Amino acid sequence: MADFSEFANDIKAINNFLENKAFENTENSVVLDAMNYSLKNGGKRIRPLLTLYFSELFGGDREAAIKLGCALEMIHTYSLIHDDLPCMDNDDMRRGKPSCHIAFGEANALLAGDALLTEAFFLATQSGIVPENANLAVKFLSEFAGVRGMVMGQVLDLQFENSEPNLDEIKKMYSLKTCALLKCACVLGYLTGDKVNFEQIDKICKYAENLGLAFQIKDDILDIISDSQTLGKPVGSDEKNNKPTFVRLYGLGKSKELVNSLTENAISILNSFNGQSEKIINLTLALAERKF
Ligand code: GRG
Repeated sequence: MADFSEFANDIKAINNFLENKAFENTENSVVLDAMNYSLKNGGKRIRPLLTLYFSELFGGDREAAIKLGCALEMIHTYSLIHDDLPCMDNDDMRRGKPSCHIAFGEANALLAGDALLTEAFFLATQSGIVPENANLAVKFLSEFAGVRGMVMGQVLDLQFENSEPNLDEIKKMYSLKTCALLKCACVLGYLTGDKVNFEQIDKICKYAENLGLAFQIKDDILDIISDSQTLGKPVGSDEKNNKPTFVRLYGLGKSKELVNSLTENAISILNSFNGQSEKIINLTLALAERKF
């Protein structure tokens, strides 16, 4: 069975960067404390791992991949802080501890999210990759995270509360709110190499779309079958907020089958790349089998 121990050294390198290099030359403040609280010591670091492994697959620069992956982890962390706010999902626990707004108050949590988002773009300018690719990296970060991507996914998520969207509508919401950042993670890794081919980028996005749908359906399953200590966040949150999910539409059994078939699709796309994709295959499998 695939597990996360294989990725421990890379997670350590990512955490090391965040611990020692994030928010350099910023002034101490309660908002900086809130940013550090939410970003450091928590999270599976899936997005920066994908950036790192796609960089390896395409012969990219490791240091640049760590910087770009950590920039994306800042954006992901901002989305979690805002998602937990009372005006969104109103969850009081995240990454095994009180949510940012519980620990620092709503106003500071809001600002910590805003500052993480903007700091991500600052860090992305420091990657050292060739200017053409650096430009593309900023373009993809804003497209996938903003109103063309994750933010629009959250708009649909809120819109669909207490309603009965059909399968295609739920798929669109998952694709935007979850797959978009995963696509960004993989594409950023690719951009640390020296060549850019847009057909290759499309193929990378197809992999991440399958991975992301499997990841989100698994997240929905865990929200029902797991416990808050294992997950580090409340369970039953989807039901509490009357969220439409694949599991509500299909039930647990069929949803588990879907996770497996999407994971198989993702792996078959990986197998069509030239080069070493073993770590990405193992990460894809570990995510489908994860308990948290
Ligand atoms: C508020 C603008 C705004 C956006 C929020 C993506 C999102 C939109 C909110 C996050 C909540 C959520 C359920 C997102 C779907 C993606 C997902 C399952 C996130 C959890 O990611 P993990 O499991 O978390 O990688 P860790 O804590 O391990 O990093």
